[in-house]
Amino acid sequence: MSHASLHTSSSTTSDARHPLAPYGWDEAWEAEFAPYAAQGLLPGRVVRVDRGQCDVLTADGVVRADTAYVTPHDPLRVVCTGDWAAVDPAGDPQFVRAYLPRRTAFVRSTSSSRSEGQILAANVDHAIIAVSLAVELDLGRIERFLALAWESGAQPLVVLTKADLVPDATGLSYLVDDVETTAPGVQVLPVSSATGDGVDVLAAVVSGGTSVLLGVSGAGKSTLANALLGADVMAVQAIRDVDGKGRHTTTTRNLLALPGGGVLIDTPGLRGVGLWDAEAGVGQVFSEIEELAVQCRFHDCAHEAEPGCAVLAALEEGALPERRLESYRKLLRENRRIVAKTDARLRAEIGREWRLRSAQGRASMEAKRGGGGRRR
Ligand SMILES: Nc1nc2c(ncn2[C@@H]2O[C@H](COP(=O)(O)OP(=O)(O)O)[C@@H](O)[C@H]2O)c(=O)[nH]1
Ligand SMILES: [Mg+2]
Ligand SMILES: [Zn+2]
Repeated sequence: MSHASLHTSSSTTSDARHPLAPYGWDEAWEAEFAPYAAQGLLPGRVVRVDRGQCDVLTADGVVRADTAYVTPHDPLRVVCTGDWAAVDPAGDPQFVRAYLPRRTAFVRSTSSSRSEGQILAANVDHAIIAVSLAVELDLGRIERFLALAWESGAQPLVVLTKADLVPDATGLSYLVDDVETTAPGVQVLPVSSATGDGVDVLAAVVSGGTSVLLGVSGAGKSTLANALLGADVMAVQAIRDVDGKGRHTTTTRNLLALPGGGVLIDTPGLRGVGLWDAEAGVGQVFSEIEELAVQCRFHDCAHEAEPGCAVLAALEEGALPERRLESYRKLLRENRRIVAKTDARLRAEIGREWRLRSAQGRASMEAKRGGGGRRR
């Protein structure tokens, strides 16, 4: 067990504050934790999980704890970074006994062979989608990130990075407009880690709650994280390239308290764009299309060629960009493929469980018939 002090933070905290408050602990968590506290268990936030063990940040420091009690068969119920854990302080090793119900969760459906989903991060409030202005905007990709952000329950925020590389203010405002149309209900913020422009605004947004940085490699996530942290905690790409071993500090510190308040989670799995089951999220990204759809004559309108289709009418009028409708269809199609695969897997799983249960049932019947008072 290692004890890293939690009291080295540069922010001044009042004596009345719980030592875990900088890591997101609040009254609601405390209330939910009460039954565990009554059992003598300690609260802590899971910093990272690997091979049967996890690092949990408790009021006493970082505890290495065994996850045997919180690694059920269902991969979505496995303890993960961001969870609030109940740690049993007695015993060597210490065990995570349970974790509190998640407020939000990032779930990814994994590669085609295993499509049951994987939990990547829990209890995230802000999903910061980093999009580089150094390359041409890929609106479809932004929409995809938005879908998985909404799906998680976190509030998305699009950060347009490297704003210093856009030569004129008018050009920048056009880019911001484009992304805003693509992201209804989402704040779009141009920033530059190089000049510091916009970083203070972002710091203020993330100061309340837990944030994750999403975006493709090279988007400027690590640079931005360092700007927010006020320290070179994350390895920036160029350094990593020099290093040549793909080493990055982010693998050891997945959850960090920000000096201006708030928590930043950075886990490797969250960075790329995988395939996600995010039907509700897709709906939120394209909320203007879903609002139009309400006005279609047929409630099950597919917006293909139906009469009285409000979506096609908006397309005709130029109120709805064609790209937007195509992207919506594409993401829905993709999502349905994933769901179909997941369902097949689920069906197989349930089938197995039933066979197992009826086999057990038969066995116990036979045991009873045989007398002996044996159970199962
Ligand atoms: N000009 C400029 N370059 C930046 C900015 N932020 C990041 N970069 C550069 O973009 C590259 C990728 O950044 P990095 O933070 O490693 O991206 P990540 O892969 O998303 O973590 C690096 O060469 C950074 O120096 C910025 O605000 N302005
Ligand atoms: Mg990086
Ligand atoms: Zn329609």
